[in-house]
Amino acid sequence: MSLISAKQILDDANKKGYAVGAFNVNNMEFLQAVFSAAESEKSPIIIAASEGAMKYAGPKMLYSMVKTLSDDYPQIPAALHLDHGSNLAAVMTAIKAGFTSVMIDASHFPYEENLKMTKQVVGICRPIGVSVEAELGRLQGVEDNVSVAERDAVLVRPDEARDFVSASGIDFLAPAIGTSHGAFKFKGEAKLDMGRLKKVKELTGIPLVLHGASSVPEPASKKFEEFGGNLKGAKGLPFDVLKEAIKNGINKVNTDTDLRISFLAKVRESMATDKSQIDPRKIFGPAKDYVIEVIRERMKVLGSSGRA
Ligand code: PGH
Ligand code: CA
Ligand code: ZN
Repeated sequence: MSLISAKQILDDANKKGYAVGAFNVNNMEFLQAVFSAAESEKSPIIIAASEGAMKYAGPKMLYSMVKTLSDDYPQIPAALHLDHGSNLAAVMTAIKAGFTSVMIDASHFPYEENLKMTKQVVGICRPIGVSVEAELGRLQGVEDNVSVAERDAVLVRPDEARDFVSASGIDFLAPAIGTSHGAFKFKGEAKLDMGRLKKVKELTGIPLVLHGASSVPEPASKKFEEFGGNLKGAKGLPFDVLKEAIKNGINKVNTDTDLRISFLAKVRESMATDKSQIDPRKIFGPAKDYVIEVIRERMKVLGSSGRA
C-alpha cells in the first residue's frame, strides 16, 4: 500500500475507540521491527521520525526505507509522521522528503503564538493531504505537591483545546495530561488527569495523542540491568492506565523509550553472552526480534491488532 496520512488511520481509530502506536525510528532495524510486528498483528502503524531522526538518518533515507517496507507489506496501512517538528523549516524538510503527516510542536510558546504557527502549517499541509498534529500544554511529571494553578499552567486546558482545534483546523491534538518523555515518568504512582482528557475529547471530538506513553516493560528493563545497565528508578505508564486513557479518547500512542530499552537490553545480553562475536548482524538480529515482541504486545494493549 502506498503511504497514507495519519489522519486516515486515526479517524478509524477514533470512530471505533482504539489506539494506534506511533513508533519512533532512527534506523533500518527498528523500521523492520515495526513493519514485521504490524504484519503479525494485522495492525495499522504510524512511523514517527523526529528532527533528530532526520538528522541522524537523513529525511530521504528514512522516507525511502519506509516506502520500500510499505511496498513490501501492501496490506498494512502506514503513515510517516514528523514527530515534534519545532518550526516551519523542519516541516518543509519532512514534506519534501515524502512524509505524509507532521506534528508542529509550538506548545512551549504562548497560546496565540502556538495557534499562529499551527495555522501556518495547516495552511501548507491541508491542500496536499498531509495531516497535522499540534500540542497544548507541556509534558511534565505531575507531582502530588504541585498546586492547582501550576498544574493548569502545565496541563492542557479543555476550553483552550476546544478553541484551538476549531481555530487551527488540525487533524489531531496532543493534550498534556501528565506524561513525560523517557524512562523516568513517575516518582510515585502513575497517574494521568483522566478527567481533563475526557473533557478535551468531549469538546473537540478529534483523535487525541498521548506523548510519553512508553510503559517501560519489566522484562526488558530487568534484562537491561541484568547485563550491566542502570535504569534505577525507571517507571513507565502501566498497561491498565494506558488502556483507561484509550477508553477516554486517546487514539495515537507515542512510543520511543520502550523500543530503545528493549533493543539495547538484548544487545547487552548478546554481547555479554557471546563475547567474541564480531558480526553485528548476530547482535542486532536478536535485538530486532526482541523489539518485535515488545511492539506486538503493545499493539494488543492498544487494540490496533486485527484492524489492518
Ligand atoms: C514520544 C515517546 N515521542 O514523541 O512521546 O515517548 O519516551 O514515553 O517513549 P516515550
Ligand atoms: Ca511540546
Ligand atoms: Zn513526544
